[in-house]
Amino acid sequence: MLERIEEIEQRALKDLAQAVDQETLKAWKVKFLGRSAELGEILDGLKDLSKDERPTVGRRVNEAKSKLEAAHQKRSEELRKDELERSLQGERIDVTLPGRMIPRGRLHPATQTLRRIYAIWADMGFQIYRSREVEWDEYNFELLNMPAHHPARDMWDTFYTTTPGMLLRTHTSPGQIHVMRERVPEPIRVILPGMCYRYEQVTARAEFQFTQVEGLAVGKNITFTDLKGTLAAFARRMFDKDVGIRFRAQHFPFTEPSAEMDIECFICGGKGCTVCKYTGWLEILGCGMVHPRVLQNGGYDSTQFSGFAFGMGPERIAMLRHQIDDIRQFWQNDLRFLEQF
Ligand code: FA5
Repeated sequence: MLERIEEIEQRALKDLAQAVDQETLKAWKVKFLGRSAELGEILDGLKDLSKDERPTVGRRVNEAKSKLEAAHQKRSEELRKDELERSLQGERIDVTLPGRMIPRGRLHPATQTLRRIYAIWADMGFQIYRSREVEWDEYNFELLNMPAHHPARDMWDTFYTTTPGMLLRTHTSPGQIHVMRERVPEPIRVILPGMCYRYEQVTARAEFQFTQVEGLAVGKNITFTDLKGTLAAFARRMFDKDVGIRFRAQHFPFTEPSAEMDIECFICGGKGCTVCKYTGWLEILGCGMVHPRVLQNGGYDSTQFSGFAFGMGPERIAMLRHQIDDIRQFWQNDLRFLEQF
């Protein structure tokens, strides 16, 4: 019997040395130290042994069990250490490595220009007023002195909706009527930024969707000189304090007199280049004194009040500032273009 115990002990120790993880260790424990293990069976069979043999065999079995338990404990610790070491090696992090750069987002060039425009006008006391993009024909044309069939409507190729009289605004000027009707008889100093839509041929200088910033000042004794001085101050802050500017006569049905403002081409310094089409000047906006009929449509007494208005295109201004030669770049979302700003 003692030899059998010895043999079990040796076999168990040999098996234990081969256990490679906690799973096999668990199975080993069940096999050699569990309830129905061989040593357990021997203990159960003690009662069948002779009185002389019983204590010796009993002591020997208990000794073997203790030995195996201690060996199991030791092996288990060894394996746990090995596993920890392996996982530390596998998941090793070099904390001295430089981190991965998170690419920084940036504002769209049109937004950057718009924000600069807002800041300059805000500094001059103009509030931002938002007006709707889907308009009635009445506001986009009629109240701006362009009745139905008026030939001046041809200046704006229009996207009409299926609802009669409803269209996508072709310019931000209808906002003038909304502000006037809301503020009458208070003086007004506002800018109205937003998207405009025109059913136009898309070219390097014209999109069918673009932004405009309208400006409107209404009060007593506002003159064309105020308009010129204010726009000149804006241009010098937007571009360069020494930039040359000029006003050219133009026609808009909702302003009288009307003009367009050009700035000296800062790419060639006025000498002539492809950007200014060899004129030395670049157009940036349309403007004029608010037509008396438009003032009346807005609720103001045109014998008491006067005002000036202007409308500029921020994409065109951004093109000049950054020497971008094609307006279509703005809405193509090509990161190679956008990341330059
Ligand atoms: C107007 O839209 C007038 N409402 C401006 C105005 C307002 C005049 C108040 C008088 C008083 P115009 O069509 O010229 O005018 O457009 C004004 C500006 O919008 C242009 O100078 C240009 O910068 C921009 N713009 C016009 N059409 C396009 C287009 N298709 N793509 C990009 N920008 C455009």
